Amino acid sequence: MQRIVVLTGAGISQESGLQTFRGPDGLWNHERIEDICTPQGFARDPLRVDRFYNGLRAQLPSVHPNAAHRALAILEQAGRNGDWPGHLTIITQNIDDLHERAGSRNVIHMHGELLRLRCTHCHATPAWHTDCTPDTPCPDCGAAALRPDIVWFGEMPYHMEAIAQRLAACDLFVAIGTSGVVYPAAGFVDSVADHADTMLFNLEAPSGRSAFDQTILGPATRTVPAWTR
Ligand code: BJW
Repeated sequence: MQRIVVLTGAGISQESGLQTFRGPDGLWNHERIEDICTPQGFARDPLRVDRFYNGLRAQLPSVHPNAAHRALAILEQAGRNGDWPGHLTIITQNIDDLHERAGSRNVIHMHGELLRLRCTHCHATPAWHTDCTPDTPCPDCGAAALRPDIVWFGEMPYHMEAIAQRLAACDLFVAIGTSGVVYPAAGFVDSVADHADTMLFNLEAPSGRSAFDQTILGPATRTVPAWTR
């Protein structure tokens, strides 16, 4: 049985209409990372940070999974119903829900989810589809202590134990639409190099020597379905 781990980044959702982080049209051309994407930024100005994520959350109903999301969901399903002798896990850095909406079930959100909040008082992570402000009460404990359920710089990504297990057991590691600059995700390719083949699907080649055995350049909606077919 083949065990594939797919790491996805913002590039896989770009053709669905969501902005990537870096690059000419990136989300961070308009915001300073340290104002939005750190616990310190949130402590300084929670309203500003809530507004940023409210804006991203509000976009979700009008965007839809694309052919790359769907191709991964179909491959996972083929493993489940025995048409393909394999098992696929998606580790996503993305905070959107497009993999789930495409039909994927084995999805690990290592950087959190836009459609959840986290209560810093009782630690509940309620599902959330509307706006949030610093005085919104937690539906579980009532405290006004909700924050976006997003992993910011300096915080520990989620599910690291499960991720380490999947990486150790995989024989093919595939990264799709990620710039490979944010750790620990950027280090996954090195951690599997002694036991797995590695492939990168990206719009542009990595700068410097690639850590991947194979790099396939092009838009994910074209390259990913061509690979899974
Ligand atoms: C397409 C395409 C198409 C476009 N088709 N492709 C110094 C050295 C090393 C590490 C550190 C350091 N100083 C600090 C650190 C650690 C830090 C880090 O890595 N910093 C670096 C920036 C230097 N990391 C952390 O703090 C993390 N925590 C941590 O390390 O804890 C300790 C620990 C260590 C070891 C084990 C366990 C724990 C936390 C990182 C949290 C990241 N959070 C964010 C924000 C969340 C959401 C939000 O605010 O909106 O997550 S940052 C942001 O970057 C987001 C993304 O998930 C992440 C990665 O970005 P991604 O997905 O790669 O997007 P882009 O835009 O960068 O790239 C898109 C790519 O797609 C491009 O290449 C395009 O070409 C391509 N593309 N269209 C195919 N159609």
